[in-house]
Amino acid sequence: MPPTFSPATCGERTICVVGLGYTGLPTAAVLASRGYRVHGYEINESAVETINEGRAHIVEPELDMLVRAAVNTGNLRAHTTPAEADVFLLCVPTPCTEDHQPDLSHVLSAAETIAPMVRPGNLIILESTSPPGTTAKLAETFYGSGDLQPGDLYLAHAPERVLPGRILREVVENDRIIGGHDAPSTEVCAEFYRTFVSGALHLTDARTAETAKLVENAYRDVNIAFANELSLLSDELDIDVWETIELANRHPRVEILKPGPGVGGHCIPVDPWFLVATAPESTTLIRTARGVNERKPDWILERALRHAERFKDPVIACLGLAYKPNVDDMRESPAIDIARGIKDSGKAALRVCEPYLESHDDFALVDHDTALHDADIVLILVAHDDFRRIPRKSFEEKIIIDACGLLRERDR
Ligand code: SAJ
Repeated sequence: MPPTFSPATCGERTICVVGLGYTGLPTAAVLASRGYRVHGYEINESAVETINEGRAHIVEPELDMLVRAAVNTGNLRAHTTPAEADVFLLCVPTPCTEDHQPDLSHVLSAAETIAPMVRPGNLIILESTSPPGTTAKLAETFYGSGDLQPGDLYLAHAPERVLPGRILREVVENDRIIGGHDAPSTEVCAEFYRTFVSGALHLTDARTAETAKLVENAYRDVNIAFANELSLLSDELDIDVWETIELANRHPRVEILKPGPGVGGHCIPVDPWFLVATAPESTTLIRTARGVNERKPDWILERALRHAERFKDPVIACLGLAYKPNVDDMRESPAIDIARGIKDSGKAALRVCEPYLESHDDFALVDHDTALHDADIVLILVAHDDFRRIPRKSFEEKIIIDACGLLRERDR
């Protein structure tokens, strides 16, 4: 008999969430708020301590409050070991290796760690973004030992799709793709998500679900690459890229995204490579777009250093280090690469302001007034709301490289 899930029986079900990061912790907190008994398993001991004190170890709107409520009701507890459960939710990172191959070590080791606890009838869900075939690999891990027979478990891929900064809303409201390793797994997994997701559930097989998630992020990467290419083109033509895009977007079927300092975060710079690694011959556009986006930070760095040559003792201020506006997430941030490039060049003194960080290992952080005070060149690298409030006159008589169009947007 497959396990049943309904809003009325949440309190009878235990969930082991493996990995309490940007996806796992919000999901664990939402599940706990629905009445599930949630055992969070996280290898980072300090994150475990923070969560058990009723706080989130990451900055995300309203997450602290939800974690506190979940811990206070006793429905959420974090641990450094996994436990038996009805449902195992794998929310671990799936990075890329240096040569752009998928690194599945976290997923596979998570599967091996929980394998001794898994019982017939358990539902195992892979939420981590993964290359096609990963769910099938997990099936081999669980069924390979001989203790469990194919069909004993319900195994599915339900890729996370939340946008940092809007995670709590999107965990609940986004449509979800549910791809089972087999048809019963798809059904059981969908029944589980129906208890806490208000968005539509789209049922398919695991391989299609894995591919669809990667396609979403590759689509965004290709579209951002187009915008970034336009910024290079406009520079060469000596026209304003923002105005050009704004005008082109007046066409009813054109919707160009925004150029930026490059593409950061733990997903979009990584996921397209999974498609390239899976089918190198068929992914020329996806690979080219990656190249365009990867070159953008160097292009900005070169421009900044070229301007610096005009000064005797140049000072360059970098506004923002995060990978995108209004988050504390620095992963794969192009702004960091640019700031580091300036520092390593030794060709200018550097001032760095990042309001979402108290400190940074590589840079002495200052507030924006201090950063701008004696700067000859200002790089606006992240469109944080804080920077929108900087008075216009603070930028006067300085060379501005506004990589994300902040001043233009603000002045409109
Ligand atoms: N960016 C631009 N120009 C734009 C939009 C974004 O340069 O017009 C840059 C951002 O500054 C950032 C990067 O792209 O450096 C990615 O930011 P993002 O907001 O596009 O996406 P992420 O990485 O925060 O989250 C994405 C989302 N995927 C899609 O929108 C298709 C999210 O829904 C996924 O859940 C997430 O990846 C993930 O975890 O896969």
